[in-house]
Amino acid sequence: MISGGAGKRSGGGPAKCKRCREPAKVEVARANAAFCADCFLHYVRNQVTKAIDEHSMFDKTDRLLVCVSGGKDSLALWDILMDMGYDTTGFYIALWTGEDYCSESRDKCEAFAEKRGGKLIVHDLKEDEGFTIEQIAREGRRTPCSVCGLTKRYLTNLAASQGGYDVLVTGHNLDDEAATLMGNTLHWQTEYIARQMPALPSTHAKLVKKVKPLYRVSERETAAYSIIRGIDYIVEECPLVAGNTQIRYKDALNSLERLSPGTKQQFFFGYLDKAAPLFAASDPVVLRECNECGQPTPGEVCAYCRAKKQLRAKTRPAVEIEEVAP
Ligand code: Q46
Ligand code: ZN
Repeated sequence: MISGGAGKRSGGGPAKCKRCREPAKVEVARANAAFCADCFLHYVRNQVTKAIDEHSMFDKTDRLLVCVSGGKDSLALWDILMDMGYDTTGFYIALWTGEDYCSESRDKCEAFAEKRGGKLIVHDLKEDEGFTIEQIAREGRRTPCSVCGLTKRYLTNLAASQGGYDVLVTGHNLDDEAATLMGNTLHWQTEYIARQMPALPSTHAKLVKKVKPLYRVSERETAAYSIIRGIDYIVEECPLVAGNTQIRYKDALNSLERLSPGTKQQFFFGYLDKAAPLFAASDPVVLRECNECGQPTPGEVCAYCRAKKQLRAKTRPAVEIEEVAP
């Protein structure tokens, strides 16, 4: 039995699929359910459909740019959206967080795209931007994850905007969203909490709508989905993940989830139902165009242009990286 979530199953004897009563293969403790392989795929697709519908994410007329990393979440999501008949293009950024890791993750994306007949766009940080995340980590002048996050947000929006895509789609799952919410709440970063919605509308002509259709699906569930579907994804984590503060929030939430299955969904879904409307009342950030690159930013020069200038100058950090565009 593949565990789609920690916890004990109630009742004795071999588990039966909740939907068809055949022998179960995947346990989903947070839903107090187990499914056979086919019904588990149906369950995951249902969760994605629910997310798309509840947040009016997109429809069949929209062109979607799907961010893929070679990991289980983004490839599973691309697989699901293709199966559902959406107009998708994959977008992979070679971040160079590690030589081998980068080659392997790119290979996984390219192999998946070829197998499924999907179109994949590759943006290479080393060739196209003139720096790598590994180099930033080595030089120790900035936190690699903060530059990496900023770079991904900037380049994915730029690609979607310049390519005329209607929606930018990311593979953030329930674990990601619960961990981010926990971090933002512990530090009472109210602006970030307000923006942690599964669908963020475009608030500027060059800022593309951004959505997270996997927010109802846990990390274990995307892993189980990928295994059942035969998706070949990169299992290793990014070599620089130790510097990612989200990991400790994920560990804490996993401990709670083990003791009380459903904790993550209660926390995040509860935020969406009860707290998000309160945060949404705060004034939206007004965006203008960056003086240097023309991309949307709340200030005169965007955080990405400032970060690149700083990297080129090879000086100690003088500016803080800020979140410019959700
Ligand atoms: S890829 Fe980038 Fe993550 Fe690696 S450097 Fe950090 S942020 S851990 S999702
Ligand atoms: Zn700029």
